[in-house]
Amino acid sequence: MLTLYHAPLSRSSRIVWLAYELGIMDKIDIVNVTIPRRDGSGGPDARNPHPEGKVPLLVHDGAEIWESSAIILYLTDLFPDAGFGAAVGDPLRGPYLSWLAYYGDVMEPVLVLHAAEVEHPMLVSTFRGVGEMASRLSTALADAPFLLGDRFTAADLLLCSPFTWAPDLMPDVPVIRDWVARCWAQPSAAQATEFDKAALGG
Ligand SMILES: N[C@@H](CCC(=O)N[C@@H](CS)C(=O)NCC(=O)O)C(=O)O
Repeated sequence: MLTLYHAPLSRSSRIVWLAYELGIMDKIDIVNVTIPRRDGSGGPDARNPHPEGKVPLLVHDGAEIWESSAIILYLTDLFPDAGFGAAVGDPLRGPYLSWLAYYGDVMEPVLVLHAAEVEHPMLVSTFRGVGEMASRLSTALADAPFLLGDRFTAADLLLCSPFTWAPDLMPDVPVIRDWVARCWAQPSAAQATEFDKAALGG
């Protein structure tokens, strides 16, 4: 049994988006929980078993999987027939894993530190910065519509997600803007948005 602890319009919305793309909405129980919101609304939810009260959290037959990139890898491996990841043996497996890890290990810290206007030489030597991140994405997208080539994959879904929530964080680079628009134009993105709207009461 698969259970996703989800808060509408949060980082867990991308797991709902993934579930639509994988065609598994009928196989996953989505529990809407509250989280503290920046506007002061919401708050921790006793129903959420995440040790820090965060979302997303996936529970599969009693095993907890946390962190978006781990959940995405777990689900694309669990449902390989959807062809939305890259399975072991696929030559794209290496780039696929690398982009998922790059998101959590580099991209999100770089974007959060940039938004918080925090600067330090140690941060640059560890993560680099927004310019390098934009350059990595632009290079990958220079000759292909998506990060792994011609097909939209879960790597695109994860890496484009911060720019869909916070467009002001999007580098002003046409190849990146066009890629985000292509990802967001997938029917599954609209389905996930509708799901969240309904969860919020329409
Ligand atoms: N690195 C985690 C971040 C998860 C996270 O921070 N989620 C936020 C929602 S966008 C949250 O649950 N916040 C609740 C809290 O801080 O208590 C991931 O990508 O899954």
